[in-house]
Amino acid sequence: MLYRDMPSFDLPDMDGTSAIVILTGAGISKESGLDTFRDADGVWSKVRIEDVATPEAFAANPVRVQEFYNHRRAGLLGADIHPNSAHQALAKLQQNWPGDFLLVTQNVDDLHERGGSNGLIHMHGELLKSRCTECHDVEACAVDLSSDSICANCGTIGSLRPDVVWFGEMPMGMERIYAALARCALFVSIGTSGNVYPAAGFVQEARFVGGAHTVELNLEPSAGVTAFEAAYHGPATKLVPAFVDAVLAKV
Ligand code: BJW
Repeated sequence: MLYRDMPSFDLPDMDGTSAIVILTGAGISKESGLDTFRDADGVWSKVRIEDVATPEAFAANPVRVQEFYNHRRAGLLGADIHPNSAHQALAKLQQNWPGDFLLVTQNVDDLHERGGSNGLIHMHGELLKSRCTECHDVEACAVDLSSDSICANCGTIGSLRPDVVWFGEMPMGMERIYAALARCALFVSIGTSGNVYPAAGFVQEARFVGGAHTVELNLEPSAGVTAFEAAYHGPATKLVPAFVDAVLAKV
């Protein structure tokens, strides 16, 4: 369904005891001023994945990789970046839904937290955290990282990296995510192109293991749109608040 006037959402038989899992991607933060990855003006149109988002890239050229993330961290902390009505609607859903609720984001930004969500899983890590490659200590980080940065825990110089998940690395929180997918009644994927695994496979897990009703909310049909039972296409700031109101009407 294409967004023109607000669609009426086709929801399954569910009540306040039903479990919900929401997956978000870069599209939910686009209207907050953060770039997506694979759109025409996205991050991967400006830099190559192989140069900045693999462990091999970091080993070969740590300065370049740190500069890439320093730039994005500073952008995220810019005075003009705020959560939008889609982030806020998901916080409202979490606060008002009586049943189990899990928000999983692929995003490394903190706009869900700033929008009022808590307890979410950042499966691809967080830009505002650093990780020590020596002692694995994770700390809040709002400053540039470099080969001079010192780990606050073990004192090693030059061992800090952004606490993000690069290609070839294991995403975070997978055990908890698959447990939630296996028993959810509603799975909603928001603002993701469905190109990156394992996140792109969650819809199959929720639908065929959990028996969930599966919904896509995205600007355009994603790579995996045919796996969903329902799909609504339009900007997240319009679709998500309306969808959340429709779900909360089930309570
Ligand atoms: C709007 C909008 C608006 C715009 N409103 N919508 C071959 C087959 C299958 C898998 C593999 C394979 N070869 C390798 C793999 C594995 C690999 C992978 O998936 N590769 C694919 C490219 C093929 N995956 C991995 O390596 C992952 N690890 C892994 O698999 O470990 C092993 C494992 C095995 C079994 C179980 C578990 C694990 C790790 C992936 C790490 C991804 N990292 C990144 C970078 C993070 C740090 C950083 O930010 O720099 O994560 S890449 C990048 O892509 C980022 C994102 O989280 C991720 C997903 O992107 P997303 O969010 O979907 O963004 P876009 O831009 O693609 O889409 C945005 C969408 O929004 C678009 O559709 C727009 O239309 C829409 N939109 N405006 C609503 N206003």
